[in-house]
Amino acid sequence: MSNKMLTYENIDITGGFWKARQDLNRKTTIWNVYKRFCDTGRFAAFKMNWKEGMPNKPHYFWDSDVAKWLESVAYLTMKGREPELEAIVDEVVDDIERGRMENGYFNIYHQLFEPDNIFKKRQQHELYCAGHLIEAAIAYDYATGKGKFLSLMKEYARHIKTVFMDERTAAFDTPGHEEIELALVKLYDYTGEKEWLELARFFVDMRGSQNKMNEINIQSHLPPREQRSAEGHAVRASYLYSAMADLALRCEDSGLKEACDAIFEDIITSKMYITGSVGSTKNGESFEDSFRLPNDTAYAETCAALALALFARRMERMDADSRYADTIERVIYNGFLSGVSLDGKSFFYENAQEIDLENRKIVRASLHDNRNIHFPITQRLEVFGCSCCPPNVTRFIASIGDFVYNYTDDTIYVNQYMESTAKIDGLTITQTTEYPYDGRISVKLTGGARRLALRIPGWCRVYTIGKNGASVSAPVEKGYAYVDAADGDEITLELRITVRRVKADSRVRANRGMIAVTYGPFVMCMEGVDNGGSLGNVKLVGRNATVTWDEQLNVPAILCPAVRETVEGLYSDSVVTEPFTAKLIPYFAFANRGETDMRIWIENI
Ligand code: FUB
Ligand code: ZN
Repeated sequence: MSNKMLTYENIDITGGFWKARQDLNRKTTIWNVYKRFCDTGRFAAFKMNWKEGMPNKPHYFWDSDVAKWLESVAYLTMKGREPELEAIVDEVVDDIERGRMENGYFNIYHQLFEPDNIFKKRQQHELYCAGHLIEAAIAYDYATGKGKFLSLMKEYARHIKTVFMDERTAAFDTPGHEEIELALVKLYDYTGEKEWLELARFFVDMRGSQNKMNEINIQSHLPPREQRSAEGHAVRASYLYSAMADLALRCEDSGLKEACDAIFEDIITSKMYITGSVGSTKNGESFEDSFRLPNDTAYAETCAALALALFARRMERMDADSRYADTIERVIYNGFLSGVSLDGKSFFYENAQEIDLENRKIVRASLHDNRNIHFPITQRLEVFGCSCCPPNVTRFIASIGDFVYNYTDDTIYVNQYMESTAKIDGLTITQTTEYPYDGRISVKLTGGARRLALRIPGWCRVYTIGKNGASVSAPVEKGYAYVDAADGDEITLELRITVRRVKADSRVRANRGMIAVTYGPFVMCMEGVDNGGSLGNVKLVGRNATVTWDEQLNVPAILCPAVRETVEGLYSDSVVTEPFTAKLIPYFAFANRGETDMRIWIENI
């Protein structure tokens, strides 16, 4: 199924959950990231005048940090000009114009420190940085009509094509960190110039051509079309899989599609946390073997969750199967969103899936067991030495509307529910909803007739569909309910949101005998601050649950009967049981009230 995608420029998020996050992104987060990137020298680095003895020596992928910030500004600008932010972008573009080499090449680190090693060190991220700059330039060109940035980046891309594809004079054949592949496909989509698609294809086809098993971390252990499982560095991998899906769609390449199908299946059936986070180990920041999803030491980088959503988004354009949108939903309301604090100022790079402060103390004090254990941080920070996640968050939230629709000539797929207005092929489609806080969604079509495919989320057991106030039956296929809508029709979908207790496959050792509580798309968690401190001995009791609202965090909360069990002695059948009412909040809202225990997976007796 060849399927078009509606992108940020044609959809406005007008209210509700995501509008609040987009407003915070515009008012606070974008500026906070900017200030921290100024403090740390990232913007100044573009002046290309750093000298020995000065603070903040430019790092080899700082270009990409700033590029993602520039791209974020472009998306914000599409929805409302921001002259101050635009002036900053323009200055960086001028810096690039002044600093770049005659052949179009631009990379702060290599030009300043290793000019003799340009395109010689595969692990030094030149192509990764170039990819992010290209993505930023496309978005900025579209948003402002100012052509300079894009024309500079096209010259750079042309130089890359000459060196890597035409003359093959680079010391390596494919990037050590994927990203440029995605950017080149975007450049092709935006300009219609085939050479960029060919270059993207070249990078994907060349990868792994020498089958080096030791390069599994950078997905070079096999040619991509022979790969069947998710391996290695989770961000790199998911960017590669996204590019493979991009190419599978545009080139109708069934070999790549087959590989993408198998890899996606591998991820969602054995390598993904319940929160949609992926990449469970710090070791190589990588996917681990199937079912190795430890909670206490989870790495779960924000960029990796986000990248899984990008992969799923591309897959859903090829198959009308709701598991892709379900995966995106899992990511955006959980493992991605936990990456930013509720005040929009600070970030998680790693996203803890459990915090047990007592156990950390024991492990850290241990003479025997403190060598290779890495625990994720417990509190978000405003900036990191490696600060790839914060500007990825700003660009993702600013363009979240990308995930709502895709369409064919006769059908509009409603993948995500967000209060919004969109223009599709001369039609206007308006969603009114408080989702995910409320399961009622109204979808109004004006300007023509279409078949609507409404996603029935995987977590939803009971729903009704109506047309202009009367209930209608709608056949469901692969998770989408199909209903015909004429000009002016209002289709309503009512999803019953309930509290669910979810179990994990027993091969996920860390979760054996436990359940996770979910509420609509939210994975819920317990925090020590709400539940008397340490959570190590807490168990839920029975199946009662009351849904309430936490005024302080401004999120739903679930109250459940629970007990705290204390064993008298190291081993004993004498156990003191203290009943209490446990409170759970959405996982994304954890760690906003100081350092405290956190658990998603809990015993339920
Ligand atoms: O290497 C660039 C970025 O920094 C990666 O995507 C992240 O995982 C972190 O290593
Ligand atoms: Zn990151």
